[in-house]
Formats: sequence, structure tokens, C-alpha cells
Amino acid sequence: MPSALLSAVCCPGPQVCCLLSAVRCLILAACRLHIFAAMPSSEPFVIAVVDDDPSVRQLLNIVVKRAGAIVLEAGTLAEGERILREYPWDVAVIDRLLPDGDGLELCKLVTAGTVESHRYVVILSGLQSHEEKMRGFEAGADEYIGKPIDPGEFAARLRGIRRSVTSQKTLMARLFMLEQLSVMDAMTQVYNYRFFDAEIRRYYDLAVRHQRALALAMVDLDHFKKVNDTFGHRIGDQVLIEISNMIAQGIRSSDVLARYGGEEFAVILPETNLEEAFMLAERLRGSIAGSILDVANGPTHLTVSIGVAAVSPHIGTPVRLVESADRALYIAKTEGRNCVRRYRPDADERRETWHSGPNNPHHPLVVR
Ligand code: GH3
Ligand code: MG
Ligand code: MG
Repeated sequence: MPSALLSAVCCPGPQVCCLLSAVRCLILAACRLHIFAAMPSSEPFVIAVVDDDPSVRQLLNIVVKRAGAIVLEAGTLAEGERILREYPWDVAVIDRLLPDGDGLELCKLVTAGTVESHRYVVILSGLQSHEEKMRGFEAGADEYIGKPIDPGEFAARLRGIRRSVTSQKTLMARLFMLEQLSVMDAMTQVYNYRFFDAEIRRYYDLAVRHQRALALAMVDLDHFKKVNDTFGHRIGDQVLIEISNMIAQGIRSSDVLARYGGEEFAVILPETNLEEAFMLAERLRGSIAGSILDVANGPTHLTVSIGVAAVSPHIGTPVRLVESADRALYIAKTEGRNCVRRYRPDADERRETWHSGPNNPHHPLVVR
């Protein structure tokens, strides 16, 4: 953890105390996962040179290699376009008067829509009037250098560019990691409720718009309180991690597993109808019930109850989908646990019971 960053976060003014403490928690959590060790500065620095003049390419090759970077070379616009598309690169040095067109076309192509990119584009050209330079910057160039090249000056500029590119890459990597952390449950390493809540709405909208199947399974550990009471909270945590791993192993990579809260997990099942979801849930339940838990000094066996529901004309909102899977889970609990129940929107009588009975439990999400 860089100490300057930590000390900045440690000295909040009174008004921003809460916000900074939240940021600090996130950063400390990131440190625990060693993400600050993953710095891109150790990565190779790649410079692509697109110039039809072999002597220019040779000179740049020497300067770039002396700076410890890797060089990619192209002599035409088409070849330049290919290498910039196919290889990872950090800096592109592009000539203007190429045999098959103006290098500005390539500049436009690689900078279009990449405002967040760490990449740096340098135009290197004999065309260096004010107007031509302005055309270069308008095409997206970060720098416009005139020919002939001064190798010493070019090397010095390259050092500055490298510092800027590297720090940008570092920031992007940290931002990516922090974004990942903000959607994960720290203990089980599956997605958290916040992510689930956004994703179920997104998947629901997609399913309705494209008339695709979508199901949801709610999985709750049976008598988990007893595990805590008997073996302690720490062992309870390990059991939760173990069960979340089992669920993750039993689903497809395209399914979305989240910790819904406490000892309850939600699995979004895209392209899955109610019967398929039921079969998957039943397989999951059976495999958990039949497994020996790998938790030292903890329980050897544990079961789960699962409720499943799927998008149908009767379930008109994502909240209703969650509510329906949760109702089915409630029925699974009341009908003995270690079983799977599905929400049947066509079973009107039962739906009435579930929705309007005096003992009907009101799930928090319905309120949220
Ligand atoms: P049921 O079969 O009806 O679901 O019974 P249960 O005991 O599993 O459910 P109940 O809602 O009565 O208790 C849930 C327990 O889960 C109580 C709570 O302390 C525990 N729990 C919730 N989150 C965590 C956690 O992060 N770690 C541990 N160790 N326990 C947790
Ligand atoms: Mg439970
Ligand atoms: Mg529960």
C-alpha cells in the first residue's frame, strides 16, 4: 500500500469523514487482496512505429530499444492498421505521407471512442505547419513532432510519455480492481447484494425484450443458526464459504451467483425455464446434501432449501421474480427443508395463499 495514499485517506476533515472512511475500507480491503502489488509498471512497454522510410524506422528502433521498450514496425497504413489492431501497444508513432494514405486516417481510427485509454498517439511528419499540426490534434493525436528527428529530444519525450502512460495504466488497473471489489462479497467472493439487485433488473429487461427464458433460484442453508451455536461463528463463516463454492461449481459460468444476505444465496439463470431451473436446483441440493464438508472442527453435513421461479406473463417485474422465488423458498422451508419448490404462477389457489395469507412473510426486497 503506498503510504502517501493511505495517509491522505487517514486525515479526513470532519465533513468528509464518512465518505473517506468508506473509501479507506475499500482500499484496505484491496490491500488485503494484494491488488496494489499488481502494478502494470512491470509490463513491457510497446511502441508501434508506422513509417514508410526504413531509415526513420531504424533510428526509432535504436532509440526505443535503448529505452527498454519493444518495437512493432509497419511501412504502410494497412500494415499499421493490422499491427495496431492485433497487438497490445502503448504508444503509436505514425507518419503522415504513407504509400496508401495519410497517417491521420490511422490516428482517427485508433483514437475513436477511446477516451479512457492509456494509449498515446504521436504524429511524426515533415508536414509541420500550424494548420497541419492542428489537423493532427483534431484527428486525436496526443503529440505532433516534426521531422527530421532529433534522437536525443525524441528519447527525452519518450521518457515523459512512458511516465504518463504507466501512471494511467496503474490508475486504470486500480480502478478496475476497486470496481471488482465493490461488487463482491468479501467473505465468500461471490457477487454481493448490490450487484445482484442491478443484474436481476438488467437480465429481466433483456429476457422480456428478447422473449428469452430467465429463472432465479434462491438458496438458503438449513438450520444454519445451529451451526453457529454449536461450532462458533468462525466455523460458520467457513461453512458459508464452502457452500458458496459448491454452488459456484454446480452452475454454468454464464449464471450469476450472489450472496443475497446472511446465509441466503441467489442464482440468476439466463436462458433457463422453470423446469430446467428446477432440475438444476434439485441437482445442486442433492450434491450439497450428499457432500462431506471440508471444514476442520465443523459440521460434516449440511443441507439447503431452494426456491425457483421463472419469468412468465404472471411475473411482471424483476421484484416479483425475486419475491416469487423467495415464496417458493419459504414453501420449501415449511415443507420440511432439504428440498426444492418452484413458484407456479398458474396454480392460482396456491398463489393466492402465498400472497394474501395471514402468515405470509414479507420479504425485505419487496419493501426495498
Ligand atoms: P432455516 O433452516 O429456517 O433457514 O434456519 P436457519 O437457522 O438457517 O435460519 P435463521 O434465519 O434462523 O438463522 C440464520 C443464521 O445465519 C443466523 C445468523 O447469525 C447466521 N448468519 C448470517 N450471516 C452470517 C455470516 O456471515 N456468518 C455466520 N457465521 N453466520 C451468519
Ligand atoms: Mg437458513
Ligand atoms: Mg435465511
